[in-house]
Amino acid sequence: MKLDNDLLIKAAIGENVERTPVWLMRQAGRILPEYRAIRNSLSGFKELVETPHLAAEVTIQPVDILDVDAAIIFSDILVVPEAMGLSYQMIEKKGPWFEKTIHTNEDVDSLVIPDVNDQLSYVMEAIRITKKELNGRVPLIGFAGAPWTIFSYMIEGQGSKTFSKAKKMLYTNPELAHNLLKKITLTTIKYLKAQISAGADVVQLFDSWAGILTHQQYIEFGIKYVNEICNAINEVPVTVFSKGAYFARKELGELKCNTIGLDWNMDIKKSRELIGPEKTLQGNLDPCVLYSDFKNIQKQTNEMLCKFGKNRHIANLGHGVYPDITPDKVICFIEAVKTYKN
Ligand code: 1CP
Repeated sequence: MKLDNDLLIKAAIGENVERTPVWLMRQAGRILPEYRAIRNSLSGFKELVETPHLAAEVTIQPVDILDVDAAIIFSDILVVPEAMGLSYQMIEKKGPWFEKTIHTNEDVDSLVIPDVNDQLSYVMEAIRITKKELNGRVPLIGFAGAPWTIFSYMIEGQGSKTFSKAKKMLYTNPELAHNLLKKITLTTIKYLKAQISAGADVVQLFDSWAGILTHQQYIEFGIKYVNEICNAINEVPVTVFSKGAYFARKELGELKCNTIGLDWNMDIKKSRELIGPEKTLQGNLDPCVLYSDFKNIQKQTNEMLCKFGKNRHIANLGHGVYPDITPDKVICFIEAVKTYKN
């Protein structure tokens, strides 16, 4: 279906745009009272993720309310480990928790490479409903966690400040680590392809814990598998967001993907030099700027847009929007991007 607003796609593939497109990571599930109303009427987060017409509804809310240039399908990166055999619970105010985690080679062997259209049919159905209801207004972004980030949850069983159990595995049993990363990679390729078949117009890999690794480790255990995924996905533009991996920007620039996400610590000019002219850059306003007043949000956004230049940029924050940011501040950021004059 033809898109009415294809700014994000044009920017991703390097075409000239009349203005910079804008969306926010985590725009769907954190800040809108309209989201909380639906979420609070249910038993929990998982019910929302697994109920396609409601997942579609909260996916579209930011398009209606915030007027962003893209929707991102409401789901979570943790549906992948679950489909492979490790089910999770989302514990209120604490976050994800996996009862079983990976310790031994036998544990890795017991994981399956799932039939994603069966095990994750609710995601595909949510994408189909969203595409129908969006009716071409804006592109729909599909996503998955990058293998290293999914690996971290499979070993740790929950969030962590240091991810030291996951890192310990890289030092003590690299063979197990590679076997597990391979399985996650194969599943992720199938999963992203299924999302694209269901209607995703762009896909993004979230490598949220990339910055925990050393440069050498990120090349060996992170980028290696991100690269395999990029090589396998040729159908739609691909974005890679490796949070904290400032040290690997040169290698990220060599991936066969369209867009590289920058966090707020990555200097824009230096990133362009390291990544090269062939990639679109996405980001990278400090999410905490949205705590400041409207005037400062406009000022900081303008400064950011000036540094990126008009083409090959998708405006976003440097990580997900924080839950206690008020929607009026988010709208101020979006409006600042839309009214900016190069
Ligand atoms: O927020 C949205 O726009 C909706 C879609 C979305 C996305 C893109 C959710 C819903 N999760 C994600 C990605 C995701 N999930 C990432 C990568 C992006 C990032 O770095 O922010 C990660 C690391 C997760 C894992 C996860 N899921 C955590 C973090 C745990 C930790 O280690 O600190 C948490 C708390 C969740 C729960 C979750 N996922 C999404 C929502 C709305 C929630 C909150 C659950 C609730 O409503 O109770």
